[in-house]
This record gives sequence, structure tokens and C-alpha cells, in this order.
Amino acid sequence: MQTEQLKQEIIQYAKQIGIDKIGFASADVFGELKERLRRQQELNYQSGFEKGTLEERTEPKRLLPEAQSIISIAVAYPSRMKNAPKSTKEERRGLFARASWGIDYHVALRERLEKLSRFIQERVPDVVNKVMVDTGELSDRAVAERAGIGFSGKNTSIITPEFGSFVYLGEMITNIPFVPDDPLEDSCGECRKCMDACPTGALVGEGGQLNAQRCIAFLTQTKDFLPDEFRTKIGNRIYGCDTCQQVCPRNKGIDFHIHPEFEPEHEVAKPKLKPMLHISNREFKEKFGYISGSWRGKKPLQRNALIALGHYKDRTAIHEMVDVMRNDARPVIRGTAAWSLGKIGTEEAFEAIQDAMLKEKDEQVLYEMSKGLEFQQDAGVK
Ligand code: B12
Ligand code: SF4
Ligand code: SF4
Repeated sequence: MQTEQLKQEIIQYAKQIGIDKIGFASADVFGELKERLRRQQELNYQSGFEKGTLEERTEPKRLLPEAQSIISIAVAYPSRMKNAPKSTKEERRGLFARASWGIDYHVALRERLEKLSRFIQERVPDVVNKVMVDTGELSDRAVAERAGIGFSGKNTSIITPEFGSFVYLGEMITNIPFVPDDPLEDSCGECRKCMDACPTGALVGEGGQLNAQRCIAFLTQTKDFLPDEFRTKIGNRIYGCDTCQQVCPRNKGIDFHIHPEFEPEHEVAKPKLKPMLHISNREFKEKFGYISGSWRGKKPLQRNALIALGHYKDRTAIHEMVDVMRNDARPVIRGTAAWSLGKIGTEEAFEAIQDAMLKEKDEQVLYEMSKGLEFQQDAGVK
């Protein structure tokens, strides 16, 4: 079969299986990206979640020796939650980023790519394909950019003309030499709204460069104590951060509800904070196990929930936070509870910290407790 005819059939089929945009790229080495990744590594600007060596990440033939081209796909997800539950004084809520609404996108996109792979295989029996979504070595964004899916914004996201940047990306390396599509001729121009809006100054340089170590999306996923500097910045974010996409003019009015599987469940995507503190492993798996934001387990999310309660100065949470500070087996959780209790700043909270300090053995937790007590001066409590 002619590859051009097959390409058209693939484009048609993709629409039927819930792929919102598809593009074709060469499997040539990603030279500019290689330099970029090296530079990011030298500066320690990477997150540590990236997979593979520099060569694997930029030379598709290392992943599939027969590679001739790459098919890139984008699937749109919603940016607004319909009838979102309100965060009230009595029942404060946290927020999962939009990329963690509905079912885990790794599953959703992999399913589509595998269907596409089978479709091709029926027509070209000796085809060799390799499917990737997020956790593969390739840069999904660099592939999408080359395949004309969208352009690379100063917030580092791929921005499509149709769906803004609220798209998931995935790809398939194949041994079929498809004629590549052209990259888009589009750019941010003079705009720099995302850079100005980023709460931690993580978007550095002239734009399009991220210091992941300062990015809240990364910091919400770490398992250790959150560095002090960022504790006042994460607000009520439990997982991920959308600020640099929300302020983007290219996302203005963009809110696609094409795929029911990405509709957020209210109590999951915007959960009540207090019940998160005592959730058992089993309950956690049942409630949050199907979303992408649970991949690091419950500890980082509980730590963030404690920080969010401190951020809201939620007095109604003191009792449960004190219990966590005294009894949780994990030092990061005990220590963060103590710090956040200090942030809430009532007499009851400070007394509880002082009392717990007498029994605490862990050096780091004791340090967090002393930091919690330092808020006493701000609160004016003697
Ligand atoms: C590690 C990682 C992270 C890290 C680091 C993010 C980053 N910007 O590098 C952290 C944890 C912070 C993160 C956060 C998020 N992530 Co993430 N992440 C990844 C992952 C696994 C690798 C990214 C990577 O290699 N980065 C290194 C940088 C250097 O390369 P890159 O961004 O991939 O590629 C671009 C640059 O290299 C640039 N470039 C190349 N050369 C040069 C030269 C110059 C001069 C310049 C200016 C630029 C430039 O062009 C490339 C194309 O845009 C990818 C999945 C994958 N396998 O690719 C998902 C991925 C990038 N993440 C994604 C998402 C959705 C997010 C979040 C929005 C989630 C959230 N709401 O919290 C945030 C966004 C934060 C942000 N501003 O980027 C999507 C992006 C979709 C899109 N439309 O762009 C991806 C593609 C996952 C997916 N399959 O859908 N992520
Ligand atoms: S995701 Fe948040 S912290 Fe990260 S670059 Fe964007 S605005 Fe900044
Ligand atoms: S906010 Fe402006 S500079 Fe940032 S990605 Fe959007 S268009 Fe580009």
C-alpha cells in the first residue's frame, strides 16, 4: 500500500478512536534537543523524572533500530470543572491539576496508540511500531513540535491552535517512512505572561526554559520535606500546577469536554483536605488510584494537604493535625503537620507543638517543630 494512502486512512481512523490531532515527523536525531538537555543537566534544571540517556532521548533509532518516522498524537482535556464544589471555611479543599482529572492519561492515550498500531498492522503485516506516552525516553513535546501538532510556548508547553495547551501527547515510532508534516510557524511573540505569573520564577532565561527544581508541578510530587521557600507558594495545590497555562492568552476560552473519561470527579480532583490526613492505603487506592496524580503514592499528597491547611489557617483542622503530628509514623508528615500548625498560629496549636516536642526523637521533625513555634512571634501569642 502507498504510504500516502495509508497516512490518510490513519488520519481518518484516528478521529474515530478519540485522537484529536495527529501529525507525522521524521525519525531523525533531535540535535537541538540534545544540546538543550545537556545544558539543562549541567544547570541541574531537570526534574529527575526524565527517562533514559541523552542519546536514547534524542536518537529514535536507539529505541527502534528500524525507525523511519514518528506519529505524534494529541488528546484534549477540559480546563474547567463543571459545578465545582466550593471550598468553605469549615471544609477547605485542595486542587489536582487538570492533567490529573479523570482517568490516568497514560492509560487513555496508550489504548488509542495501541489501537492505531493494530490498525496499521492489519494493513502492513510486517510493520514494527513502538508506542510511548510520557514515560518513554523521547520528548513527547519535541516530537509533537516536529510533527506540526503545536508550537513550543515560553511556558515550555506545546500549544495547539485548536485546543490550546490543554492536550496530552503521545507517539509511535514506526518503520514506515511516512512523509513528514511541517512544524507550525507560530510563536508567543512578545507575550511573556506565563513568565511573569509563575509563582516561583521557574520559567527562566528568554522563555521556553524551565528550572524544574523550582517548578511547583515538580515540587508537589517530591517525597521529602518541601523547602521552606516554596511552602508559602504552593497554596492549595495538591498535585501539579496550571498557572502558566491558565494565564496564557492562547488558552483563552479553551475548555474542551470531548472525552467523558477526563471529566473530573469532584471529590477526587478537588478533595476535602481534612479527610486526606487519615486516609488508609486501601481507601487511597480506591479513591485516587485511577488518576495520574497518585503515581507517587499518598505521602506527597498528604504533605501538600497539610501545607494547604496551614495556608488557609484552618482552625477546624487543628485537632486532626495534632493527631497526625503526634502519631503518624512518617517524619515528613509529622514535621509538616507541626510547621503548618505553627502557621495556623492559635494558642492551642503552639501548645500542642511544645507538648509533642517533649516526646519527639527525630531531629528533622524537631527542627520543623521549632520552626512552627517561630510563627509565635508573628501571631503575637506568648
Ligand atoms: C519531566 C517532565 C516534567 C517535569 C519537567 C517539565 C519540563 N518543562 O521539562 C515537571 C515535573 C516539572 C513537569 C511538569 C508538567 N508537565 Co510534564 N513531563 C515531563 C516529561 C516526562 C519529560 C519532559 C522533558 O524531557 N523536559 C526537558 C525539556 C528540556 O524538554 P521538553 O520540554 O520535553 O521539550 C522542549 C524543549 O526541549 C524545547 N527546546 C528544545 N531545544 C530548545 C532550544 C531552545 C533555545 C529553547 C528555548 C527550547 C528548546 O523544545 C521542546 C519542545 O517544546 C514529559 C513526557 C515526555 N516523555 O516527554 C511530560 C510532559 C512534558 N508534561 C506534561 C504536562 C501536562 C505537565 C504539566 C502541565 C502538568 C501539571 N499541570 O502540573 C506541568 C507543566 C510544567 C511546565 N511548565 O512544563 C505534558 C505536556 C503537554 C503539552 N501540551 O505540552 C507531557 C508531554 C506529558 C504528556 N505525554 O502529555 N513535567
Ligand atoms: S507549572 Fe507553575 S510553577 Fe511550574 S512553571 Fe508553570 S506556573 Fe511556574
Ligand atoms: S502566556 Fe504568552 S508567552 Fe507564555 S506560553 Fe502563552 S503566549 Fe507564550
